[in-house]
Parts: sequence; C-alpha cells; structure tokens
Amino acid sequence: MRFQFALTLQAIWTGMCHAAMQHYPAAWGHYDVCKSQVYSDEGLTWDYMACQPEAADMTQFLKVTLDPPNITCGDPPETYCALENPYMCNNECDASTEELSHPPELMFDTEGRNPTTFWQSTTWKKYPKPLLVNITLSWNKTIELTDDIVITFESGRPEQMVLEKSLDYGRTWQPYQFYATDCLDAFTMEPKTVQDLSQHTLLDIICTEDYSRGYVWKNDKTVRFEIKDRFALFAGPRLHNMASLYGQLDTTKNLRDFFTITDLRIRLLRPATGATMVDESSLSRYFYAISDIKVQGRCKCNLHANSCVFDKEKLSCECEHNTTGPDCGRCKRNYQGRAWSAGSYLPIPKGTANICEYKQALAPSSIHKHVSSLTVAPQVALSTAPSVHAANSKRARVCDNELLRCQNGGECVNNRCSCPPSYTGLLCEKPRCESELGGCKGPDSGQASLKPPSLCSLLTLLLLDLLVVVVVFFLLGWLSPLIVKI
Ligand SMILES: *[C@@H]1O[C@H](CO)[C@@H](O)[C@H](O)[C@H]1NC(C)=O
Ligand SMILES: *[C@@H]1O[C@H](CO)[C@@H](O)[C@H](O)[C@H]1NC(C)=O
Ligand SMILES: *[C@@H]1O[C@H](CO)[C@@H](O)[C@H](O)[C@H]1NC(C)=O
Ligand SMILES: *[C@@H]1O[C@H](CO)[C@@H](O)[C@H](O)[C@H]1NC(C)=O
Ligand SMILES: [Ca+2]
Repeated sequence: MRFQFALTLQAIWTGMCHAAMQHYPAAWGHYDVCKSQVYSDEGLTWDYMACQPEAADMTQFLKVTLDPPNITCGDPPETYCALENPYMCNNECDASTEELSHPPELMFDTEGRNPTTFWQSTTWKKYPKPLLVNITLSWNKTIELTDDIVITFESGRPEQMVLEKSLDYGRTWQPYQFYATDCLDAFTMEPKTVQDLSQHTLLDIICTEDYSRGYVWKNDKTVRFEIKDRFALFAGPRLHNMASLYGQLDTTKNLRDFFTITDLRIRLLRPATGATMVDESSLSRYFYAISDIKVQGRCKCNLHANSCVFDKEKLSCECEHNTTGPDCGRCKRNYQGRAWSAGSYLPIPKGTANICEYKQALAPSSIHKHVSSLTVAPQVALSTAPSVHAANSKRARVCDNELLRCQNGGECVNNRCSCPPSYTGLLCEKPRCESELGGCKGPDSGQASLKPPSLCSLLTLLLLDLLVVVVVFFLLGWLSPLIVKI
C-alpha cells in the first residue's frame, strides 16, 4: 500500500517535470481567480484554482522603527552643510518646525514634488565613533517581493551599508546584500554585481560597489536590491518566461523563501564622505538623508487568496478554499478532511488549488500534518495513505502551524522544526557555520546555495525524502506505546 502511494506520487511528479520543462506562451495564467463556476455532468459546480493577490506598493502598510530612536535630526535644532561644499552651511534641521523637520514618514510619502521630502539623521558630530543607524520596516505579515527594492538618498549614498531581512517577524535576521565603496576593506568580501550571479548562485549574498560612489556619481542617488535581475535568471530577460520562474518557485522552497520577508532592515554603517578624507573641521557635512524607499510585493497567501486587506493596521489574506490564518496557512475548523497544503503554480496556467476539505467525523490523524509539509505533492489524496497513530500527546510541541516558530525557513514537521541545510538547532536558529559579517565563507561565499536547479532531480530527492518519512512514521506508529516521554 505504501508502495502504491509512492508510485502515485512519482506519476504526478513525472508529469510535473514534463510540464515545467515546456515553454509556455506569454499569455499564461495570472493566478488572479480563486474559483469559478463550471457546468459539468453534475450540474453547476465550482472549479478551484491557485490564486494570489496582485503586487502592490507595500510601503503603505509598514511600520518603521529607527535605532537609535533619537537619531533623527532636529532635536536640538542643528545646522548642516552640503557634502560637496563645506562653506554652504545654510541648512537647518528643526524637529519643532514642520518645514524644517525630517521625520521618518518622509521616506514613504508620495514623491514627485519639488523639492523632495526626506528623512535625515543627525550629523557625524561624534566622529570617529561610527555613525550607525538601523531603519527597520515591519509588516507583521509575510510578503513576497516582486520588484527591486529602491532606496533614494538625498545626500551622498552611504559608503557602507547592509540590507537585511527577517522571515520570522524580526526574531532573526539574515543579510540580503552588502554595499560599500570598498567591499574587501569594509566586509572582507570580493566585490560582485548581480550580473555575476547564475541560476546556481542566485541565493548567494554578495557585496556590491555599484551603489556607493556618492561623489563621482552625484546624479545617481539610488541603492537597489535587484529582484528582477534575479528573477530573470529563470524567467529570461524581460521576464518573458514567468512560467519557468513559477515552476521553479513551486518546487524550491529556498528560492521561494529568498524573496519572502516579514521585515527589512537597512543598516547604515558609514555616511558618504565625498571624494576626500573625512574633514574633521566640518563634520556637519556628513549625515544620512533618504527621500524614498520602494518595496513592491504581494501578501503571501499560499496561493489561497487573491486579495489581501489592510484592516486595524494589519495586513491579512482574504482566504478562499476554506483555509484561514493571516497567510491562509491552515484549514478552517471542520475542514481538516485532508492535510492543509499550499496551492501550487503547477500545472500552468491555472495551478492546483489544494482546497481544504470537509472533515467527516474521524479521529485526527497525525500523518496529515506530516504530508502537509510536502507542498510539492499537492494532489495526493490522503485517503489512500494508511492511517497512522504516531502522535504522542505528551510529546513537547516545538512548533505547529499556528505558532510558526521555526526560523530561517525551517518547516514545522510533526511539531519539530525541520531545518534547511545551512541552519541547525531546535528552532533552526543557529547558522551551521558562524563567522563575522560575511556569514559562511565557502569558496563562493554561498550562504544558502541553491542546488543545481534540475527540477526532476529535485523532485526525485523529495520523493526519497517522503519515502523515508513514511517509513519512519510507520516505525513510530509501532513504537509509540514504548515511548513514554521524549
Ligand atoms: C540619544 O540618546 C542616547 C541615550 O539615550 C544619548 O547617549 C545620545 O547622545 C543621544 N543622541 C543624540 C544624537 O541626541
Ligand atoms: C542594528 O541592528 C544590528 C543587528 O541587525 C544590531 O547588532 C545593532 O545593535 C542595531 N543597532 C544599531 C544602532 O546598529
Ligand atoms: C501582528 O499580528 C498579530 C495577528 O496576526 C497580532 O496579534 C499582533 O498584535 C501584531 N503585532 C504587532 C506588533 O502589530
Ligand atoms: C467551503 O465551505 C463552504 C461551506 O461552509 C462551501 O459552501 C464552500 O464551497 C467550500 N469551499 C471550498 C473551496 O471548498
Ligand atoms: Ca519623500
């Protein structure tokens, strides 16, 4: 019976391999509809599809926090100079006067007006003590990035900064990208650009010198985190083959997680100092000023919702398919007839909805929880799986689908965190190799290297995984009377 189960899975996967390798025309599904009514032999019925909200400007929904909290200029009022001209010191920042204040909100207002509005820090009066600022953007909701993050600086761009992300509401942070005028000097990392990345190294965390030359390139004020260039590694230039990207996202959790965030943090480490050394006689020239931050993305709803609402200061998915939770991450009460599972982009163009089904009055079966972590095998009808009684109610629950406590992309499997290869610990909280800022430094400084993206080999691996898991489950089932407490 187990064998049969595996064969079914293999058939599905083989099908998916073929599907994902074909090339699809540009006009393919947009996943904007969750269900539609169709006529069939049984009359009018519903057809369910994978769906996701449209991408939007996510800066309207965030909470911004500065660290240190009193780092915004103007309290007490302060005069500052132009970076390029130490004698041009006729600017004033005064928090108590609206026209002269530069609060953090001005990083997210509508731009396009002249002069621009911007947040500004205090000046570097305490040089040589570093001028450090953290700007943390929190959504309290998982978001999937769909376009480049763009930060516009009004003074020079910083000489050193790090963009970091969190996937667990700010409990743990990972770097996204390092920025410096001199990467080796600042972070002991080789300078790279996004063009140096390939499908295999897409998840590498790089240091780039492209966005730090403040003085020479005075007209270029932006610092980017390039999402679209990374998408293009799978979807091709101009992203004409999004199907290929979605197929890849569907099957590679690492890749999906890479573009998923709950928070972002901009760590400003050293302001622009212009072409020369720091001029200690005129420290009022050095500060940070940001006029705009762009973050485009969509709510992560696990392909179970096509809209996301902002209500009571909080984003949440409007879940369909009888799912619930802020990310539609579980089945509604009484709809746990089979394991919750994320929807799937495959097969293109409509994907698979993986709806939650009404539960007959049956004892809860723990295998459901288990299979739910394998989002790759969506169509598996669990009724074909033998029922197993492995759950030991006395067992400590490290995590569950509500608590979502596993960090760094760990998945909750049978109330234990199953960690990605680069992390370990009860909650996947420990990086496997700990070093200073650059993280793990292999020959290619890969943090969480993407496995060669052969879809089929990946699926085969997952198939093996599942088999192991099923076998372990059976063993557990037989042994559970012997296990008193773990
Ligand atoms: C901010 O507050 C800290 C302590 O609360 C103080 O040491 C520091 O000087 C203050 N910084 C500024 C720029 O006012
Ligand atoms: C900023 O965040 C980092 C960790 O992301 C932390 O170590 C640091 O203390 C924070 N505060 C400042 C002012 O840098
Ligand atoms: C985040 O959202 C949860 C509900 O999903 C809510 O209970 C919590 O208070 C929110 N936290 C903050 C800091 O807004
Ligand atoms: C969800 O449950 C309701 C009944 O409460 C039913 O009418 C609806 O069709 C179900 N939706 C899905 C997607 O199964
Ligand atoms: Ca602005």
